[in-house]
Amino acid sequence: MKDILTAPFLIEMIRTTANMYAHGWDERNGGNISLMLSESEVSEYIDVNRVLRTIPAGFKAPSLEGKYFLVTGTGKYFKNVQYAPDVNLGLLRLADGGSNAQLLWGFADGGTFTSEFPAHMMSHAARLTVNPSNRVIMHCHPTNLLAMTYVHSLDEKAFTRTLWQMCTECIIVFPDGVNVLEWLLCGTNEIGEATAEKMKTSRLVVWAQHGLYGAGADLDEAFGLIETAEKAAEIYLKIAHLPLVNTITDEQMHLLEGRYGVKAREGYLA
Ligand code: 2HA
Ligand code: ZN
Repeated sequence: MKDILTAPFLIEMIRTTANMYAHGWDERNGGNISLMLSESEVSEYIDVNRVLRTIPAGFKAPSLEGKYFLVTGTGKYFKNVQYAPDVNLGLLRLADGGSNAQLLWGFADGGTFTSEFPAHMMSHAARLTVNPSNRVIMHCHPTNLLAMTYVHSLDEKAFTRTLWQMCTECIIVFPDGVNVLEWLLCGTNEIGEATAEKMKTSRLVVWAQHGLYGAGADLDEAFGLIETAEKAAEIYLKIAHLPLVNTITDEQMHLLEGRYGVKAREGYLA
């Protein structure tokens, strides 16, 4: 059996958490990530028949039964993942109709999965129905997007259009736009269900006055998506208080659609 610390998925998870911390998106224990893995990937490094602990998930996710996830731990700091991956991360498999998590590696201090586990698992289930290649759900507290939820309308079309207008790349990177949830109590099944519902129509879901959820086929894609939206929000905050002289018009957005083969969310462009 190979050393799990040499596994590409573990190395990438460590690099991603460190990078997100460095971006200031994951202060203290803020943020959480789940990465879906295949049994063949995992079984090169661990004995998949050796269950260390069974942890009740607190919900049911039947479509995820038997699936493997590398997840960040509750109360753990992204900045520390690189120094003690086996304490700050856990590798688990959902069992019993997706109602239990079987810990196979990690959480070595007796810890458990992120408090946002319901939102992650429900979002994976939702994304897989619209994109079978989705493997990552990523939550963080990007400064500018979070700030924007205090001063901008939370209407999804208006929020999306503002972000698209802030950098030319935006409509290419997230033509499906961003969905927005008004403030809800975090860590609950309710916010999990609401997030998953929003994930069916967009890979980005803003949690007002809290942060952001992103989804992607891999860690790079989810990170890049969040990075692009966060950049747009940063531009917005730099200009929002100034007289607007120029913008990207809907006509120009249509040119981008044609050139880059993307289709903007139905009804979002004139
Ligand atoms: O884990 O970000 O939403 C800390 C959080 C909860
Ligand atoms: Zn959070």
